[in-house]
Amino acid sequence: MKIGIVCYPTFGGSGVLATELGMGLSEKGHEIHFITYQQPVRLNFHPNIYYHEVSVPTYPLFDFPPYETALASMMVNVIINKQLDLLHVHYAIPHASAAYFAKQILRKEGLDIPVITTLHGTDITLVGRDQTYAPVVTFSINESDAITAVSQSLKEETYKYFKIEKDIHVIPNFVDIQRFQYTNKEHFKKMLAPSGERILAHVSNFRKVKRVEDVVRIFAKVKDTIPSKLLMIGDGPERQHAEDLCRALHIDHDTRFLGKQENIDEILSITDLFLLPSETESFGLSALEAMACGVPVVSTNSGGLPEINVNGKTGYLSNVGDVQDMAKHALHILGDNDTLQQFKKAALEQAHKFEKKDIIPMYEQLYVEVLDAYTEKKNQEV
Ligand code: GMT
Repeated sequence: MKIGIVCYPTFGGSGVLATELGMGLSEKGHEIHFITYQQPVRLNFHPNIYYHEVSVPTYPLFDFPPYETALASMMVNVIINKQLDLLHVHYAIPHASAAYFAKQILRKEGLDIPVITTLHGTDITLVGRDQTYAPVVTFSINESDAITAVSQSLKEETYKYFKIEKDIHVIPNFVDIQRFQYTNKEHFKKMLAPSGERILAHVSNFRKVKRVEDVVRIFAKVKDTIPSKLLMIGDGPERQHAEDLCRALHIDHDTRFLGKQENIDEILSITDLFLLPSETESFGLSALEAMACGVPVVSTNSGGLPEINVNGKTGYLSNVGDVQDMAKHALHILGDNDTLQQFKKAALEQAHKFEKKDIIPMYEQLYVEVLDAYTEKKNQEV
């Protein structure tokens, strides 16, 4: 199949998932066309992969350059020139509405291709629900030929907050276990934790919804009892605040802010516990990647997190903001080596339920169903 993939190219989970999906599909022989404003961070070269950059020319009149218009135009051009079979957009805003717009333009040219929209998280739970966007989000989701959500929880939230008239398919996120697996990095661990301290880590884009302040406060409590170090990976609006808090709590010497990192698997290989105290989290791809490296997770019970993190087995789930409870759970997991090994083993086993090789065929199956329905519709029209 010739598939167009539209996503955010940055370090965020929706872009990472879309990129991994595109690469996985290309390895299976599909021709993949990424349409984004920047080369996706995890995109590797493959003969079946093409990248089409959306540029938005500036003009003195534009305080807000019209990205959605440029994106829809690029979709039209790529679909026509590369004869795509379908378009798969990740994160509804503004990708689903741009796809609808492109579809209408193509219809005038006598071309009709299906659009699949994958809902990832805040496009539903936070940003999409805002009245600024909600009417367009509702309309464009309903106009998609197929809709997928990355967790059962996100599916339910979508029906709760929007008037959706169609079926939503749950296709969970996946992990490439060839890439995300434990590798011995003891030399690296010794550099960061020279006295054998436990290592805790957090990976995110440091937005408010991630509650990075809670990460710091949980760590401060853990460190009071168990010698440990904290690795903060990623960057975003809350980073400065988190760094300031570390200084105020006098834990800055035991905390390293590493910024955006490409080889997260190497950092996860030296990590003993992953912290994800998010306000909302539709899935928690970063937690799944940690688990694939054998790292247990202490997280909140919000959104789709209970679908991947099994309470008392692969880690623990607490109410949002309950720093005390999360610290207690972290101390339990890290308290002795046997307990830690048990949790590590269970985390790894759980990650295997979300393997790339099992999930990508679910998308392929959906593509086939959507294309078959299209062919049937066309045949009926003739
Ligand atoms: O929705 C977002 O916040 C953006 C998105 C991203 O690009 O980082 O994250 C969401 O999609 C990921 C991939 O499906 C999920 O693993 C994250 O849980 C989800 N984030 C939230 O729900 C906050």
